[in-house]
Amino acid sequence: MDLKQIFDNVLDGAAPAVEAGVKEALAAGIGADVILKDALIAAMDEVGKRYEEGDIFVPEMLVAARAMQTGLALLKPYLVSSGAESAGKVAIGTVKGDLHDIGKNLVAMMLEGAGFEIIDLGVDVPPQAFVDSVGKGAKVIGMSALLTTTMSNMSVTVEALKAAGLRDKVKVMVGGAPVTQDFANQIGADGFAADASSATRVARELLG
Ligand code: B1M
Repeated sequence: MDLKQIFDNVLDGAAPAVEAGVKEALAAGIGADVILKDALIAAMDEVGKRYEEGDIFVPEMLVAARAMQTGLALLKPYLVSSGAESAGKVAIGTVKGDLHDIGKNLVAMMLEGAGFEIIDLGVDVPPQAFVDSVGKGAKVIGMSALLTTTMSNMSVTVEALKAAGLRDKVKVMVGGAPVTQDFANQIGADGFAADASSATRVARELLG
């Protein structure tokens, strides 16, 4: 199976074809990490570019995202190894006002693969839900944002943790396309990760 074909099928939002292509690529011995990076993530980058250039619109972006998620679900068992002792609980979610969840799901998947227990809070997560996760045993709060307009809700959550007297009970990790190390420092987060594999490393470092 040609990775370019999977890439094209994600762009076209052809979920059944993506499913078939990913299965075929795995059967041909292509690594799940290669399929993820060179076909699925690469296609989403292209979708973003075309959207920005006005060549496609939200509905096309949405069907492409669904096709990507179909492929991602098939890769999950290969990306997530099991049996490891829990490395700690991470509550992860996309911040309030933001519905992008592909990156967040990928980060959750990689953390799970590295032995972390995941509390997936979903998307459009209000600051209070992150705060409440500390009572459920979360040692790390992971926040994702894809919009420049929603990044500020990361800071609102950090402030809500302080107001609840819980800031020193939990580590805060942030990420997402518009988020930077500088921004993380600015809002008082403990860690920033640019991608899913560095998120695993950062979470490990945060928990010592
Ligand atoms: Co939207 N969207 N979108 N979108 N979308 C972007 C983000 C955009 C950059 C597109 C563009 O203009 N080029 C743009 C944002 C511009 C900005 O803010 N500066 C944009 C816009 C404008 C919008 C809407 C406002 C469009 C509209 O309605 N007019 C709207 C907003 C809706 C809302 O959230 N309230 C919207 C909607 C959508 C869809 C629903 C159609 C769909 C999302 C579907 C879904 O997620 N289920 C969608 C998509 C698919 C995209 C793009 C094309 C792809 C995002 C993606 O999944 N990337 C995106 C363009 C782009 O990013 N190239 C775009 C693949 C994913 C693996 O990468 O999420 O970056 P990413 O995650 C990475 C890292 O960032 C990091 O690790 C991940 C894996 O390596 N990471 C973390 C992420 N979270 C982390 C957390 C961590 C650590 C690392 O620690 C906790």
